[in-house]
Amino acid sequence: MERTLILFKPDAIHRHLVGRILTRFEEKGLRFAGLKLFQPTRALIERHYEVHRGRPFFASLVAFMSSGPLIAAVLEGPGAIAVVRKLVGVTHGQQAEAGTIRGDFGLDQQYNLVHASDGPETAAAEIALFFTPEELASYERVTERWITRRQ
Ligand code: FUP
Repeated sequence: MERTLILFKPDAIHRHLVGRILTRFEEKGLRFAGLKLFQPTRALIERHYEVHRGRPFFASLVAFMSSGPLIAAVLEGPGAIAVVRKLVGVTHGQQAEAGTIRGDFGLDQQYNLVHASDGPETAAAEIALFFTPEELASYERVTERWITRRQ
């Protein structure tokens, strides 16, 4: 079962959109393995966005994300990484397709509501950056067999 990391960004929290966004992941059939609200340190955000260090938007992005709070979630399900990226939509809210989270709720490139891991390596690294193993739960829902057929 694949796992991916989601961050609800400060704009999602301040705009009261967390519940509606979270519901989309839940309705899709994805399972929460971890979920927490916290005030991030600047160092944590800088590590998370390390690949963007040196880009013109880096300082603004770090200031925005470390203003917090953030909600981090680990979602799991078959193909979870690509499925979540599809639900989230492309980076800029003005370009994101209607029906996606960014397409339906945003108009901006920085205030784009959620972060989602973009591949297996980044998902593993980001989950380890935001959660300890003890904060993650492995369990089965009673509805599991109606969401994914056993082969
Ligand atoms: P995404 O994978 O869609 O979250 O986007 P990227 O990894 O390309 O960018 C990381 C964050 O930087 C995004 F949330 C948006 C922000 N960003 C800007 O603010 N300006 C830019 O020119 C590019 C990205």
